Amino acid sequence: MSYFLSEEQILIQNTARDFAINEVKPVTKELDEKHEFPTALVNRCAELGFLGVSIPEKWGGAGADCVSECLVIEEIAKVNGSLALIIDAHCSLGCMPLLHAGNEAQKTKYLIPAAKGEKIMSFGLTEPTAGSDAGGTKTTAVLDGDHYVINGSKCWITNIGVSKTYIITAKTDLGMKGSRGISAFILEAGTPGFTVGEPEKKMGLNSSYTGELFFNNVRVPKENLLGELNQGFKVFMQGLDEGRIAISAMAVGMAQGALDLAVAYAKERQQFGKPIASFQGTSFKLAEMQANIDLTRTYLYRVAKMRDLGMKYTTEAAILKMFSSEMCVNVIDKSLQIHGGNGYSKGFDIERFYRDAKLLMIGEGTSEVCRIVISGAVLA
Ligand code: COS
Repeated sequence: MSYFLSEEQILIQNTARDFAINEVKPVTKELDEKHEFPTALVNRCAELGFLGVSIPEKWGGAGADCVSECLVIEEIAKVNGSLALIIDAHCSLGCMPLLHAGNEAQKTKYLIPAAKGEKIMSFGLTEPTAGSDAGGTKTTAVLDGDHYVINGSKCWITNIGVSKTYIITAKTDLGMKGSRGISAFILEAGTPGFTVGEPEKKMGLNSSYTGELFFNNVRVPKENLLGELNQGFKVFMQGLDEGRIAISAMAVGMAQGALDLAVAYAKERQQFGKPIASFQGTSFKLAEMQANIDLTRTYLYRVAKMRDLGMKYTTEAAILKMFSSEMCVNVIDKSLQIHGGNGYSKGFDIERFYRDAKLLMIGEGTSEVCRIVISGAVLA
């Protein structure tokens, strides 16, 4: 398949592919079984420039484009969903709000070490009562002299514990309703009153840590307000648009990984005296999987290109996220079906893909939230 990639993009893709096959794949099963954060692999991602792939060189990144970031996430997701999610949360949700809304001093202090991979980042929006209702935040930030005092909590935050920098939202004007009166802040790990919970026990993506943040009179210097006061909602929404591209790259990569597993299995597995690939019940499934992946990947690069060209792409990002995550879950389901009883056992990689994929329809805007955004545009 040709996707009209540039020489630079193909070079980045090949580097990511070699890393994924030679270094990530061999340790993935063990990391998943032990629920272990892949520290050594994340450090290698930093060395390879993957943790700031689409951040300008001036700010410590590799200076490549959003399509290149998708290529990196895709290649890694083909073999390890957890590592792909760690990179997605750091690069798109963590770094991008800093790139777009940060001032020179904030970028120098926080974005450069993040893009170099020296400091992992997290993004904290979701709260016990504010997930899909992104404007429902109950966490507050009150100005007291040169500091904001933050109280509240967050949940389902990716990269907890390992992150050194957190971008979080808090209500700064209680008189303003809904999405108004919310601001974004940069919060450093280790700030007094800021504690991190234990990683949640999840269905899948075991090597990626997700959990709660607690703020008890956390004093954040005034200069750590990110973007304009009371305008944090837009900073977050823009970050989520970026995140929806990155998580869709993960969906395309995981779907491709599942197809590759199904093809290999179908050629090897013999029933009725011949490989199951020779039965149309199998080969037609493989054809549908290939067609769905190819069309989604084409749309993924289109939306990434729109972002690179500075176009507005909120609706397209929602279409992409909704379609790619559901496509991925369907493709993985078909792959497991082709694997039969073996696919249902822990011994085969497709079992892990099946557990990992469901999150894609939930995180960074559920399938239902994406439909709200898309239908809003259709009916406007
Ligand atoms: N980029 C920039 N600005 C945006 C935006 C975007 N993608 N989306 C909305 N805005 C702006 C709007 O333009 C509007 O600005 P004004 O007040 O100046 O008119 C403001 O934000 C409020 O927009 P809207 O009225 O659409 O907000 P709602 O609260 O109605 O949004 C949905 C509803 C459900 C679409 C929104 O809350 C959402 O996307 N929720 C999902 C959040 C999510 O993904 N959570 C998971 C986090 S896990 S990382």
